Amino acid sequence: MTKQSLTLYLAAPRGFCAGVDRAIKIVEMALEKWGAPVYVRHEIVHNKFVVDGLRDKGAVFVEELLECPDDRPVIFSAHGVPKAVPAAAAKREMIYVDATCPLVSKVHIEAQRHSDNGLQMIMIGHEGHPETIGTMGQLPDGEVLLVETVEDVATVEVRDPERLAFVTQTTLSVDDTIDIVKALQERFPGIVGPHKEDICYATTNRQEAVKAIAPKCDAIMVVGAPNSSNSKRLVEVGARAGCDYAQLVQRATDIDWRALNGIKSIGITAGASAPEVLINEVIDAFKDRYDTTVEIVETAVENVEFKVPRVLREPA
Ligand code: 0O3
Ligand code: SF4
Repeated sequence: MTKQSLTLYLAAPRGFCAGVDRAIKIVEMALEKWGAPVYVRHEIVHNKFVVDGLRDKGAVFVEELLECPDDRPVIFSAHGVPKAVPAAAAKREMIYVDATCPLVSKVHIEAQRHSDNGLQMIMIGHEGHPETIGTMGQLPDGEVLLVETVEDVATVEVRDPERLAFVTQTTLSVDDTIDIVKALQERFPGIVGPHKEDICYATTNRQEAVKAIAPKCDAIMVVGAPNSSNSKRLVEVGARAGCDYAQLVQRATDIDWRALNGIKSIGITAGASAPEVLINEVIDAFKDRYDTTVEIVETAVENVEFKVPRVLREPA
């Protein structure tokens, strides 16, 4: 049977960002330095394939510090942790390495600085997400108010409308966040904040790239995990930018081929925590079934790199 032809638009940038790359390296280097087991508090990044690979090398994934023994090193995930977590590790005299992305740490510092200046904080983020818990946990309970939507802005109860600042999660939808920030500025004209928001370069670039391919695509596959905030945002952005069928897939076996019947074009992108091998697996699955022409659509070039913490650069 002859294969149908298909144009495959490959978004660039896609996949690993500098913070994810660094966090995975931290676990690998910790295993080399201290041997197994090394404990990791929360999935180092939200990807089962990455987590399973590190588990095979001797990493033990837990949700709480209490699950770790005192005498083994522990790594904190890329999403960041409340201040109480490193404090508890220090109290137990544990070896700990913080794999929080430097761009998340920057938001933590901003929140602390505003609070030191006497401002109450508002965080724009998703309730229950580890990054939101970590950022809100930089300050005492009740000091950071969470808003998730424009509607929340109308009802949030603040201490003093004149003494407010905001920060955001780094992986939000750029477009949704513009609206929430606007609503905050309308209700609280004196609110202090970052120049735009705290959404990072990687999130912004991946959303821009998916917007560029969406109008040309009959369907879009976003490689990423169901608990990955930035990956889920790419599905929404792709759908909103004009692609009728945008789906999150963890790997090639998740592709619903029947739903793709009759397509002439496919778009592929990946969240910041999705490894290149899985992206290639998805691309190859399309190449196997279709006579595929690949077109790379590059909307930005990235050259960000973060160093691992000094303790891992020093000999054991
Ligand atoms: O925050 P998100 O659920 O998108 O996390 P992922 O999927 O692990 O991607 C890395 C992003 C991150 C560590 C926080 O910015
Ligand atoms: Fe850092 Fe952005 Fe990657 Fe999150 S998505 S780990 S903030 S670079």
